Amino acid sequence: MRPLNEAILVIDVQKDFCPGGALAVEGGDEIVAPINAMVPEFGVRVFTQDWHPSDHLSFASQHEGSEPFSMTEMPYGPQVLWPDHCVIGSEGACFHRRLDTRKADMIIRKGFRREIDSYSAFFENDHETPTGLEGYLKSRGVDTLTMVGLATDYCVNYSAVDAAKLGFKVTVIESLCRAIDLQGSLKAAKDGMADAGVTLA
Ligand code: VGL
Ligand code: ZN
Repeated sequence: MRPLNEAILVIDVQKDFCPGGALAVEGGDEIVAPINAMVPEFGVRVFTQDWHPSDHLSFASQHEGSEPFSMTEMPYGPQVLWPDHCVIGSEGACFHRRLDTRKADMIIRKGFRREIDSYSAFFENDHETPTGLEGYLKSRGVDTLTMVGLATDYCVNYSAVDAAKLGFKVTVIESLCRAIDLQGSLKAAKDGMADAGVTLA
């Protein structure tokens, strides 16, 4: 068992990010069994869930004439337009059916405001609206995080970089993550995480 200053953060292991889902990440389901095996080693366990209203502005369907995976400009900066995914209450927003969520102490949902996306488990994409996770972890005495999940280059990356900026010691277990890899986004993410002081294991 790891000491109680260490937490595992299991990011967005949801049906829509697994093969057959609306925003499928290649091999997304391969990480489920090894994550289930790793979670019980930790005394503090947090899972996240991408959780969007059906008219969320990160969806290409909300922008007349826009294709999924194109870019748009939001008040907070550039934003990828995604296929509709992880719609609140939908089957696709559920955790992968073999992910053992009984082991989660805390499940945090993000991306529920129509006007703003949230890749990071700590701040929405404006980089200032907090999700509350920092306070949760700090009030439990956590200063060290291990991150696994989907997708390496989006939600894992943003969560890891934000956590490092907040002063947590962060390790991302690459073999327990899978990437979307849009136009070099995986390489950019790995460089960004390394620059932020995140350990890629
Ligand atoms: C994610 C794109 C859109 C992720 C979430 O979990 O990495 N990516 N929403
Ligand atoms: Zn999303």
